[in-house]
Amino acid sequence: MHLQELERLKQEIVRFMMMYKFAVDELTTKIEILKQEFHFIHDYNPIEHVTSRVKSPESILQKAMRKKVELTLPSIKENIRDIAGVRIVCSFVSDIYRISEMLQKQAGLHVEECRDYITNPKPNGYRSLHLIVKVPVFTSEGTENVWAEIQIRTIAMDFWASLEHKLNYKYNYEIPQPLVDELRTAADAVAQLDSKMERIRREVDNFKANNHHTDFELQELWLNNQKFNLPADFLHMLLEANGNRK
Ligand code: 0O2
Repeated sequence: MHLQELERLKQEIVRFMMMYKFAVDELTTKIEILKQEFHFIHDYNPIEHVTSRVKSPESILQKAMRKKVELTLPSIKENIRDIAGVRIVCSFVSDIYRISEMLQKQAGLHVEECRDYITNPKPNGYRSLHLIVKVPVFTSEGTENVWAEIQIRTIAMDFWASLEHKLNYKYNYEIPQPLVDELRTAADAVAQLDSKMERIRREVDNFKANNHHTDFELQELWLNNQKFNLPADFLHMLLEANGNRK
């Protein structure tokens, strides 16, 4: 192969990988905005943390071979849909569905498929909600729609999945049966913990709904982790102006 041709191929691969990096950047920005918007409006943060990654070329190749995908860039682009990946970790299961709904309503994000491994866990016990999305990436050469995967899970699901992932790596995807069984039991315990936490959360919400905010709380406003105080006079002025308009 000519040196020039190799150089051209390398450029093509760099561009290929770059598009996924941009897709991840677009997604994380969208998610950060959702998170802050939710926090302002509901005074509650449903997202614990967000991580992201672009699959390594080695891992892309392994997956393409495993899925018997033709080894060309267009074919890999179309068939390996989790090269760009974002993971959203929440505290509660209901938050997962809430975030999923919010993402599905987002303009400029096309949700192609929703894989609900919470309602239907994988046989090994894996639970998470996966959204397979198309993200428009804007470059000087035009817009390209890039496949990406958003995984949404609770802290407990994430704990289980990262341990299982480590064990798979350690045992080269052949985890001994006794450990497989223990992981399965642990996955059931995780599911139970998640539903217990959800119940407690509902009770706290009910308590809050029945106990009105104090004037003091109503005067607080949080923006980007910074607290502002709304002067009582200002609030009253706005209330009056609102009343006059009706
Ligand atoms: P990595 O290292 O995280 O990138 P399909 O499209 O149906 O042929 P695919 O692509 O495996 O199959 O889709 P799926 O089931 O949605 O899984 C995509 C990703 O979800 C995986 O990517 C994992 O990150 C995660 N995942 C799925 N199943 C499991 C599981 O049993 N255990 C753990 N720990 N994670 C899981 P990769 O490329 O497999 O791995």
